[in-house]
Amino acid sequence: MTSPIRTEREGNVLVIVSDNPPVNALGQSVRAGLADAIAQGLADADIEAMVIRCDGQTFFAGADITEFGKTPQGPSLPAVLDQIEASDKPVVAAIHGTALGGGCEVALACHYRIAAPTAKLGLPEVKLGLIPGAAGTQRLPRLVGAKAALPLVALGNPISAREALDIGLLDQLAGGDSLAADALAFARSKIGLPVPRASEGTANHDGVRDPAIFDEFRAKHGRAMRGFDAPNAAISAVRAAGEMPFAEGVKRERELFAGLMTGTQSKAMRHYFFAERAAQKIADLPANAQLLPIAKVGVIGAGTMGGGIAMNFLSAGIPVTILEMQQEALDRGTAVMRRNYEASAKRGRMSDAQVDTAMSLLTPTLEYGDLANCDLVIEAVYENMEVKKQVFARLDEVTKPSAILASNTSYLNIDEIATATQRPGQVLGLHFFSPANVMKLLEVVRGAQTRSDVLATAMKLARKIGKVAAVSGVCPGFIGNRMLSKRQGQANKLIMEGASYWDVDDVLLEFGFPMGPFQMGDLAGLDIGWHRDPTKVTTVREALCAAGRFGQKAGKGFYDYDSARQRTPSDEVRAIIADFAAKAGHAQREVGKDEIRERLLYPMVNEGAMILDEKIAQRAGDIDVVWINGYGWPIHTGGPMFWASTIGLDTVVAGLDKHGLPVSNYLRERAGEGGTFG
Ligand code: 3H9
Repeated sequence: MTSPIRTEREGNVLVIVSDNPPVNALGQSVRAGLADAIAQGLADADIEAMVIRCDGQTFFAGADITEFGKTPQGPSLPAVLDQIEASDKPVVAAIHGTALGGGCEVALACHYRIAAPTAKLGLPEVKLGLIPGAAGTQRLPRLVGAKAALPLVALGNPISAREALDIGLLDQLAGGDSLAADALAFARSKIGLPVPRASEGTANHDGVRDPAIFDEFRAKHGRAMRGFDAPNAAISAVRAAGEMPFAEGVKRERELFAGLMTGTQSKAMRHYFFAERAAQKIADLPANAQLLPIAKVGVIGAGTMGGGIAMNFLSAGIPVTILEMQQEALDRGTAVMRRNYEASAKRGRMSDAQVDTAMSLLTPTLEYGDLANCDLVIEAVYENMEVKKQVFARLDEVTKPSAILASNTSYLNIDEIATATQRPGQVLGLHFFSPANVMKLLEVVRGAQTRSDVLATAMKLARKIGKVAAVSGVCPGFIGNRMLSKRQGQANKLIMEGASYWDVDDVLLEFGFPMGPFQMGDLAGLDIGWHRDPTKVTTVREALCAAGRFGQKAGKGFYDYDSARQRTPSDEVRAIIADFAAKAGHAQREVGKDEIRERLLYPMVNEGAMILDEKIAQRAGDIDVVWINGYGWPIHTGGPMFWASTIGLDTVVAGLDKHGLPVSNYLRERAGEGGTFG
C-alpha cells in the first residue's frame, strides 16, 4: 500500500506532504509516514529545514476517530510529535483548512506555524468527550498562556487564523493563495537559528501567577459545561501545565485522556459524531441523484416560525419572498426578523453590513403570484389539514412546474397534503424547530411519492443553511414529536398520581436536558392552541389559561416567575392539579425520582423502537440526531437509542413492565437477544 505521506525536495528544504482524503486524519499510515519523513530529513545532510503541509481540503483534522477503542498500532501520535519537536532543523507547519485536535497538536510540535488567512485552528476533543491526548494541553499553554489556552481546550471551539496569530499560536499569516511558497521562504529564513520548542515555553506561568483564572473560567462557563466530564479534565490538564514540568504534565494529560476514552460519555459523543454524518446518507437514494437548483425560496407565513425559517436562507445568501395575508402581519414579521438580526449584530455575531445584506435579500409580499419564480416554497401556516391543503393547491397553481413544495407541519400527514397538488413527487416536509433560525435540527419528511432528486436536494440544502438533517417517514408527529407525545403523556399522568411537576422537570434537568416539560410549556406559552373560552375547562392547561397563567410571558404559568425569570412552584397550580386529580378519582401517593425518570424516558425508547421497526427512521442513530438537536437530549448520553443500549434494553423492558407500560414486540425481541439498537 502506498504511503499517504510523500516528500518533495525544494533545495535545502524537505517538504513533507500528507494526502489522506477526506480530512487528512492522522491514522496509522499517516503517523508512520510522518515519522519516516522526519527521519529522512534529519539523516540528509543537505536538508536544513522541513515544512509539513497537506493536500486536499484541509490540514490534519485530528486523530483518526475510527481507530479509537481498537488496539493501538504504532507509532503513536505523541511519539511522532516528540520526534518532530526534537529535530534541531527547523520544522514549519503550513496550515490550510482546519487544523483540529491531533492536527493542531502536530502544528504545536512543529517549531513554527504559518497559516492561510482562511484557516481555523482548534482542539475540539471535548466535543468527543475527550481532551487532547498528544500533549496539546501541555504545549499550548506553554506557547500562548493558560488564559488563552483554556477556552480552546475546555470549550473546543476553533478560532480563526487571525485570532491564532493574535494569541501567539501562529507565527505568520500567509498570503491568500501563496501558503506553500510562503512556508518555504519562512522555513529558509529560520535555517541556522536555534529552534523554539513549545514544550520549553514559559507563557503558562500566567496560570501560576494568577490561579484565579481557572475559577473564573469555571464560573463563566459552568452552565455550558454542566454534566460533561471532559471540560473539567481539560481545565485540570491546563492547570497541570503550570504546576508540573513538561514530562509530568504529559503524564497527567495521558491519564485524564485514557480515563475519558474508556468512559461512556466519550463513547456516546463519538457515536453522535458518526450518527450525525450517517444521517445525511439515505440508503435507497441513487448515488447519482441529480440536485435541483435552489436559487430562490418562498415562505408562506411571516409569524415566528415563517420568519425564523426565512432567516436561515437569507443568512446563507439565498433570496426569500415571504407571503402574508395582511400588510400589518407582514410588516410585523419583517420587523421582527430585522430586530433578530440586529440583536445578533449587537452580540458581535454579525456585522451591520451583514444585517443589511441579509435583509436586502428579503421580498415581502401579499400576492401569491410573486412566488412564481421560487424554486422551493415552504409553508408555515396554521396546523390544520384543510388550511394546508388550500395553501398547497394555490401554490400548485402559481409556482413554476419544477418548484418543490414543502410543509413545515410538525405532525400532519404529508401524503394527504400532497394530494392537493398535481406534483406529489415534489412535495415533502421540512420541519424546522423553534426558534427556527437557531435550532440545528431539520426533520426532512419523505412522503410516499417524494422523488429522489427532491429529497437529495433538501438534504443538501439543509447543510447549506447550517442545519443537521434527519429523514423521517410519514406518521403522526414524525420521529421527534411522536416520541415527545409519549413523554408528555407520562408527565401528565405522573402529576395526577401525586408527583410534583417541579420534580418531573428536575428529573429531566438532572438527566441533562436544558429544561423539563412544564418549564418548556411555560416558555412556549400555555395558551398556544387554547380555545380562549375561560368557562370551558377540561384539562390542567386550560385551567391555567383560564386563570391567566399563560406562561413566562405572563409572569406565571406552571411556575411563578420573578423579574429575573427565576421560577418558583405555585400554590395556585398545586391546588388546580389536586382538584383535577380528586375529580378524576386518582389516589395520591409519593412518586420517587427513579420512577419519574423511568416513566418519562423508557416509553420514548419503546416508541423509538417502533419507529425503527416501521422504518419511519432509517437507523437508530437518526433518532438520536433528532433528539439531540431538536429537543435538547444531552449529547453526553448519545441520544435516546444509544442511551437505552448503554443501560441495557433488558433494563428498559423490565422498567416498562414494572410500571405496566406497553412494550413493543420489536423492543422485547431486541432485548431478549441481549441486543442493542446497533
Ligand atoms: C483527536 O485528535 C485526539 C488527539 O488529541 C489525541 C490522539 C492521541 N477521523 O464532517 P465531514 C470523516 S480527536 C476519522 O462530513 P466537513 C467523517 O466521518 C479528533 N474520520 O466534512 C466523514 O466521513 P463520511 C479531533 C473523520 O467538510 C468525512 O470525514 N478532531 C474525522 O463538513 C467528512 O467529514 C475532530 O474532532 C476524523 N478525525 O467537515 C475533528 N474527521 O464521508 C472532527 C472527519 O464517511 N472533524 N472524518 O461520512 C470535523 O470536525 C469535520 O469533519 C471537519 C470537516 C471540520 C474536519
